[in-house]
Amino acid sequence: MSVLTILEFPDPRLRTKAAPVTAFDDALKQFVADMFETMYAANGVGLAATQVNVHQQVLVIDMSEERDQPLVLINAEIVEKEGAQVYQEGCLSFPGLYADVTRALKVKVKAQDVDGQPFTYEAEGPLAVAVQHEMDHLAGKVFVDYLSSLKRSMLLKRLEKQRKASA
Ligand code: GNR
Ligand code: NI
Repeated sequence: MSVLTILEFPDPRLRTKAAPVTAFDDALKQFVADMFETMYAANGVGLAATQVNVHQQVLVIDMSEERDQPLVLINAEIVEKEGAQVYQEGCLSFPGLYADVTRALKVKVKAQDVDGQPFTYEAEGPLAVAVQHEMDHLAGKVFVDYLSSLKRSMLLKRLEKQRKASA
């Protein structure tokens, strides 16, 4: 097992679109274990393969306080969305930046597990936020893309300042 390096904005590799997973082998299982280790080490609630520079459709989530409810979605597709919610999001690729984003309240996804077994999964509330946030990463999208350009440039300037101050 190993903790992987998380890419940070504005790394252009965060814009890469992930390809579907086709090999459900030991290397995939090892990679998923490394993603969980990386997510837990960073105190994140989710992580997309894109963030560790692997451009395959793999995402992991654990929203539990006890960090004991791992969820892995491979080749996930949203098949139904319902409602709307505003949630203050953060992202491991934007350390220290938080902003309100509007997303669907409920999502139903079709995905595969690490063995390639298909299943459907329904999420609501904060869990649905995490699923949509991670699926966006796999499509090369990040949460600041949803902000107005004024708000985005203000927050990114602040992030740049923080970075310089801590460098
Ligand atoms: O750790 C994370 N917290 C979080 C909080 C609100 C909305 C989304 C997230 S996901 C984020 C981890 C991350 O960057 N995943 O891509
Ligand atoms: Ni993120």
